[in-house]
Amino acid sequence: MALLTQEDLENLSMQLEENDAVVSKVTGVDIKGICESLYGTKLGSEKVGIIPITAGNGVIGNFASSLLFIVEYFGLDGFISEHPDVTGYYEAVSQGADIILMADDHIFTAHNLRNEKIVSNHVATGVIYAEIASRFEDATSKDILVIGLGGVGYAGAKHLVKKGFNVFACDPNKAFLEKAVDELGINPYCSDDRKRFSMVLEATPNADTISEGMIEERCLVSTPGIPCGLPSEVGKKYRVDLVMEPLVIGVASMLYSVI
Ligand code: 2YC
Ligand code: MG
Repeated sequence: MALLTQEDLENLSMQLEENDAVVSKVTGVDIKGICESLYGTKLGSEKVGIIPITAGNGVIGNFASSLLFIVEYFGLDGFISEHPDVTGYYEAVSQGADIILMADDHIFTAHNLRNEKIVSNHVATGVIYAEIASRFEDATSKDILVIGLGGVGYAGAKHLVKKGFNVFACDPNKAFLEKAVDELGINPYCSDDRKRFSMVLEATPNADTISEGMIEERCLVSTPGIPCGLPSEVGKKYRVDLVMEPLVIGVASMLYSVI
């Protein structure tokens, strides 16, 4: 489980602005538009309780304040509970939160207390980054590459199969790859295949997982992965559009999916 650091969350609003512009350019809709069409929902005036959790590695410096920024950016009414953990949960529910946001080191969840909907960040992030990759307007076919089949990549691959894309995927963990082939019917891909893609979902916690033999001249790489899987020299050599942002896009997907 790759944990965010305080540094990852610096200048979140600038990262959001830059990525919203790229998403709009390559798909024709902004992040809000992607979420609305993905879930068929519109955010209202839901009250969101954010609860710091001290379990495991403990509280991440500006994680709760980053969540508050995101909640307010999308027009919802948010607050951070005064205390962490169970006390904070009790406070948030007592103060009328409709949606609870909280994360330990394994699961980051959004839970809507009114309609019982609940989602993990892994699934919501995999789905939205897959959706963004799949909407690349300059795509040359329905072939799409998914690198990494952990919690995020598997959810993304499942979403793409459901949408009718030809999903090719790889993961160094043979068990993860076999599970995805058996359960999703994806095509196993290895980098010595000569196949190139114009749409890539990169969902690994490693750098430089994308080599130039994998991508076409025009290509969209969509990745929540930290560090970035696209080597900068490859990004420069090819006309690659990159959608990569540490938290906002994933949280937007969580919120829209539980409304
Ligand atoms: O500040 C807090 O409440 C901490 N308990 C938050 C820990 C988040 C750990 N998870 C992660 O860093 C990543 C995030 C991108 C979301 C999922 N995993
Ligand atoms: Mg994100």
